[in-house]
Amino acid sequence: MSLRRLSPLPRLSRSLARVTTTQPPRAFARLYSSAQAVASTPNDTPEFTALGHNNAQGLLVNSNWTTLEDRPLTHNSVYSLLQNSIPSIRHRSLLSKEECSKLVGIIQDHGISTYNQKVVFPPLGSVGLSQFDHDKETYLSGVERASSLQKRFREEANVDVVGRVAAALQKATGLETRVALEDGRPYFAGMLRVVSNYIQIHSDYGPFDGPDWEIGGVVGQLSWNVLLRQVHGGDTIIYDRQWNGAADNAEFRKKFPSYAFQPLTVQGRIPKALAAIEGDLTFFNSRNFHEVKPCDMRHDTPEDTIRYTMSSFVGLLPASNGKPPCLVLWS
Ligand SMILES: O=C(O)CCC(=O)C(=O)O
Ligand SMILES: [Fe+2]
Repeated sequence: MSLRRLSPLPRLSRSLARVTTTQPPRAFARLYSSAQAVASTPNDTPEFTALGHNNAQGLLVNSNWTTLEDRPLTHNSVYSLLQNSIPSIRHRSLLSKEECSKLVGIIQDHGISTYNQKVVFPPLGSVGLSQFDHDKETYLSGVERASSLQKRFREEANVDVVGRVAAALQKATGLETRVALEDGRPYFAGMLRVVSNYIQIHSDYGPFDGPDWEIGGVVGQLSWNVLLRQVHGGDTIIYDRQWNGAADNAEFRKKFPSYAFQPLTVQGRIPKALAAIEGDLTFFNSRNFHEVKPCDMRHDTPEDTIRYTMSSFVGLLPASNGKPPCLVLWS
């Protein structure tokens, strides 16, 4: 077996010399210019060359990440994740065991829908509304109805998952954290996903998924997830490879299901295995390609193979028109 060596990389900022960027707000200079650089050079892969030369040790694999470990939720870890210099954040026990079991009881008594099966197949169960497969008016006018499950969580279990995540983010970063707004109308945030198969390799990034929406202006994007009932398996795998928009769509996107990308997209890139642990709040950079593995099937506990998570995206909106930068949430 060949040895794979991790080696330190020329920092992202070094390769930025090759691209022109507009002047960013000062505090966000690096993040902003990183986003611009990647977005403005779709045919180039500015971050690094995945595989170096074959040598006596085998293939050399580089990475943007300085660690493969989860980091706790802090100001620095959120910025590092937005800049893609770490793979993940884990905030343990956002929800207690008792809270998780109350929420699962409510879910099992609630109607479950699915994502648009023309885009996401096999069916991926959900309660909520996703920005990426709706037009603006359908999405914005459906927000209240889509919030029915969260309303029950608050009223019947006294648990406001999205509120707790927003408060934890605001406390850690000192940035205002709010639901994204489209001309003053709120987005939906806080999707319940019910995974009974798997989720294929894909990426989520507002500037590509909604260039004409408020979220099209984010300069970095994370996903957060809270697992509501322990499963065996069902890990999230995150690859150190960011979506480059149209060029990647043309080369690697599947015709069906159209949300998914071929494994070749991430060949040679370092993967991070993010374990699913009940009650934990985890974050990763959602512009990185990622997938969810199937749960292990067991003779004794067949019902364990259904994986329930609450989730939304978090984007960093830079300062504009005299307003400070802020974090926005949406699904
Ligand atoms: O369920 C997960 O762990 C990740 C799901 C996902 O694709 C996301 O949160 O963007
Ligand atoms: Fe995703």
